[in-house]
Amino acid sequence: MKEVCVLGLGYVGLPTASIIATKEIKVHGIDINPLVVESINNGNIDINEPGLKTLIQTGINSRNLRAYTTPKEADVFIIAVPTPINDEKKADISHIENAAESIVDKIKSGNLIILESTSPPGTTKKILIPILEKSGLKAGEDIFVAYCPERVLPGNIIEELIHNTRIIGGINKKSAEMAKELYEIFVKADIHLTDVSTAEMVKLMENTYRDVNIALANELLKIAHHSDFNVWEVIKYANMHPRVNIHSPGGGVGGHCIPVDPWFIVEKFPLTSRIISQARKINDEMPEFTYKVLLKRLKQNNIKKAKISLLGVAYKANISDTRESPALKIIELIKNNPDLSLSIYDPYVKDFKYELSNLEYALKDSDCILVYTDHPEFKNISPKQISKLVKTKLIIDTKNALNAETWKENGFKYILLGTNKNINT
Ligand code: SAJ
Repeated sequence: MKEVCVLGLGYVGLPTASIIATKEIKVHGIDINPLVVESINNGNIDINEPGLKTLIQTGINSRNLRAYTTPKEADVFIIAVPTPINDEKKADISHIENAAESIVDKIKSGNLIILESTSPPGTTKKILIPILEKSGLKAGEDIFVAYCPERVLPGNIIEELIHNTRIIGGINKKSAEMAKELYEIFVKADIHLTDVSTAEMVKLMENTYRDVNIALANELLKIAHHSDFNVWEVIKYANMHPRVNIHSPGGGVGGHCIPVDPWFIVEKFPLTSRIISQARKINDEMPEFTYKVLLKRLKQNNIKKAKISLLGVAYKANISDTRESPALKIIELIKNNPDLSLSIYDPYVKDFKYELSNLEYALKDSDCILVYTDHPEFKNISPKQISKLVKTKLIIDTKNALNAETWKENGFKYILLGTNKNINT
């Protein structure tokens, strides 16, 4: 294999391009954003991912990796562009269509085209192939096509790119085997071959499984507010059963995958996908549920005008990514309430839609601290020191992120979401 062209230099395409470039293969990285292209060629990136910058710089310095705004001819094309959802919860596959169109006049007989983007069922056969065949080349005979979903976890991408099992769906045996030859170059795990429709559904079901399981935990959390059990302890002890793995509840589900991908199944099979669509709704309702808990607690403490200190806006712990973060929804609700003011602190996030404060300013004169992301750094906050800053010693923890006892010892009313017994404390 001589040359690979990767279309889309985001969270998946860029690490993939960089890692292939370390294997003595010429990689052309393509992105429609000239600023992204320029910064990659200068060895800089906006994506905050362990090990990625070094990998890119190695690729650029070795001249095996170079970014461009338009595709170049190659032996293998990998499409790794985003597939977001629109306001009607329908997949927007325009980036896949545009990427495919952009290589129609670049592909040659014998080329392999791989789709990695998470896609609605049928995308490879019904959308990708008809566009590629505009070249006059027949899929399965002249050109080869495979669907190989990315499955890497933001925050641990490089490690998972190498060590996660890969599933490859080929439109025929030869396509799947050609794709295997490429992935074998950098994947140190099993590679399984199947058909494209199965591979598309594998990817969607992985994230859907997680979403449904989180929804189950969130439903249990809501039930806890009508009873006197502690949801966190119920889950901890239930998970000691060898065949139980309930996920963690919280203020909602974020990121660009889990809250998006299940809708791709619902869109195609609306009448049959009942659990899947219900789970999506349950998880989407969590910021509003949390907001109601917040209002209730303020009322119980006779606080009419309140300054809320929101800790954590990244969609999950240890990362700076705020895409689809559930915190965005609760921020809107708080901002639309004239009796509430808001300050926001997140040790990881630098660029955000709303103004960010440092920790001290965020907590100054606070009436309620609202912990929304379980960043480990929040455990280092000293309730003793905070006592001098805040106006009211009230804290709501949506993620079981802090040590309750230390806060209580320092006179705080510590409310852990999903533990109703705190109502009277
Ligand atoms: N979350 C919970 N409770 C849990 C686990 C997660 O509320 O028990 C929330 C998180 O706080 C976050 C959201 O879910 O808001 C998503 O986080 P995540 O860690 O579950 O997943 P992502 O979106 O960072 O990455 C997922 C991964 N999929 C699976 O683990 C099945 C990753 O492997 C995929 O490659 C990625 O989606 C993707 O690109 O599709």
